[in-house]
Amino acid sequence: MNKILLFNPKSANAKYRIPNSIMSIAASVDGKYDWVIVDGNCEADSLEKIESYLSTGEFKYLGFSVMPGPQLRAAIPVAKAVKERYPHTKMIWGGYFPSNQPEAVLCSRYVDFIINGPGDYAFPALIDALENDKPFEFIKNLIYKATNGRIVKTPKEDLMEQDNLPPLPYDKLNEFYPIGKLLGKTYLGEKTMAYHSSIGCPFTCSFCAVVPIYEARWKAKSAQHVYKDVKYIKDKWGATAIEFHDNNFFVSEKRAVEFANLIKPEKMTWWGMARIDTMDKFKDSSLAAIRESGCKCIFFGAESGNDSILEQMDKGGTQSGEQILRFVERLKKFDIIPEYSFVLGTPAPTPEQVQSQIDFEIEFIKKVKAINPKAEIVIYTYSPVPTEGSELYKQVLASGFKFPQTLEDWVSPAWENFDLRKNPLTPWLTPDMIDKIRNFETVLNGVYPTVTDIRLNSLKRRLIKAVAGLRYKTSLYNYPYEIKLLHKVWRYRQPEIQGF
Ligand code: B12
Ligand code: SF4
Repeated sequence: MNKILLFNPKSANAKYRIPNSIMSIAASVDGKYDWVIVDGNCEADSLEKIESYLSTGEFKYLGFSVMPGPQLRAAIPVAKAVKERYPHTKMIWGGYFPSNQPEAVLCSRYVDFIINGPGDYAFPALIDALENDKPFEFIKNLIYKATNGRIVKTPKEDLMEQDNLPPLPYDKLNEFYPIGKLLGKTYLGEKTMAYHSSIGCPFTCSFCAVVPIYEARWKAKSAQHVYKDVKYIKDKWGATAIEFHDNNFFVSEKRAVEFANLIKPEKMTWWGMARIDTMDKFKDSSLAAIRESGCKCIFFGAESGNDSILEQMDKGGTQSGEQILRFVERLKKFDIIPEYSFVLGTPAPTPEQVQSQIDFEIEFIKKVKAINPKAEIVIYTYSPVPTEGSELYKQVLASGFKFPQTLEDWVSPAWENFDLRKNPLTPWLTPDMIDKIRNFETVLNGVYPTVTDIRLNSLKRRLIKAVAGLRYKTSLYNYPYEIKLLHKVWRYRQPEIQGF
């Protein structure tokens, strides 16, 4: 009775993906402990499925992977029910939400341990300790509640060499969920595989949830290793496209070009996330090689066109508004679609300054679109993350902003909108300001519908463009009900809410 159940709570409505987070954890115990996977994205009733395993009496450990937002909402009722019905199950949570909000998670009383950041070493070490009645207090990357009620965080471990990690158990996953079904149809291709080729990020942007966990560290698998894994999935299950889920795939020009050269003969389409200032340093020949190898679109955190805001966000010092515009022009000649994301609604000393900053960004985004109409724009509203010590976070705390104290509060509709970066409940943003951001976004999405929505045919695109065009030209964004109606009827896809 020491089996492990690994659960990926539902996070996506339609598009299934290879559940890489729990797959890494499965790899870490494979061959040592028996494990099963329950992928909430593929189950009609996750709790029923989980209970079908727990009722055998063979399972002692239940691992959850939890991102904020809808995935957290899906995790809580399951965790509660399991703790009530199977109180001896050891509940272990990992992923971005519990790592960044451990107090709320551990005070819920239905989670026993949190793995803080990478679990490749910490998870098997914890299971070994619990199985053998050995102390777990010395295991790195662990958060737990001590007997005196204090929350204890053990030190962080160094990032592991990614090429030395055990291979992901794809064949075993295929026994639970046919991998063919986890290769979804996207605008990149008929069968898109999700792959994670590096962890962390070497930068410290003060709005980013990656920073408190990875603290400016980054480790990557080699291009050869990535190619070998991709080729395995292509040959065995027919993948035609790749979504790289790395926070920052293009940190190393050498690795990116090496991978491009390896993947080119496979004729696959691919996508990844990058920084503008990093890729602007890439040679023309590298950008050309990346495009020719099948990289059709790259997601860039542009964040702001204003240099002082970029500084406030600690964007790394070398990105500027001028560079954002120049780079969007530069990418045209390589036929790479840049997906630029912007973060609007950062704090400022007065409401007038907050408002004028929002107006500035709206005009800046229009400039980007005028230079390169193919550029995709993703607009987030700034939702604080606990980047202790950053100037931005200090400003946030000074404004009186507080995170919820309990898990139930986190999943209230208001805080779910916070996680979706729609309505962040930050004291300096008035409802009018939020409306302006969202209304502009609606009009922009009307004039330039995203290429990632594969259900939107050219007739629908032309129609919505015509309806929204006049508003865009005259900057009349208020009450765009007619565009919202079309979006609703056609179930328009919003990458900023649903994830890419
Ligand atoms: C894939 C992905 C998704 C997928 C779903 C993934 C799934 N689990 O089903 C989709 C596209 C649906 C998605 C959506 C969203 N996502 Co998302 N997503 C990611 C992404 C890109 C990759 C996650 C991944 O697979 N990593 C690969 C594995 C190997 O790494 P890992 O998850 O960190 O896992 C390691 C550790 O965390 C730990 N661990 C993780 N799980 C577990 C479980 C156990 C039991 C243990 C022991 C350890 C453990 O060990 C693992 C191995 O070392 C991350 C960013 C990133 N690069 O990680 C964002 C990220 C997690 N998402 C994020 C967000 C905010 C969202 C959204 C809520 C909002 C949005 N607009 O994107 C939406 C929600 C939409 C919805 N309807 O639910 C944020 C979280 C930020 C935060 N404040 O915490 C991230 C960090 C992106 C970012 N930089 O902002 N997402
Ligand atoms: S470059 Fe991207 S992933 Fe890295 S810290 Fe900044 S926002 Fe986060």
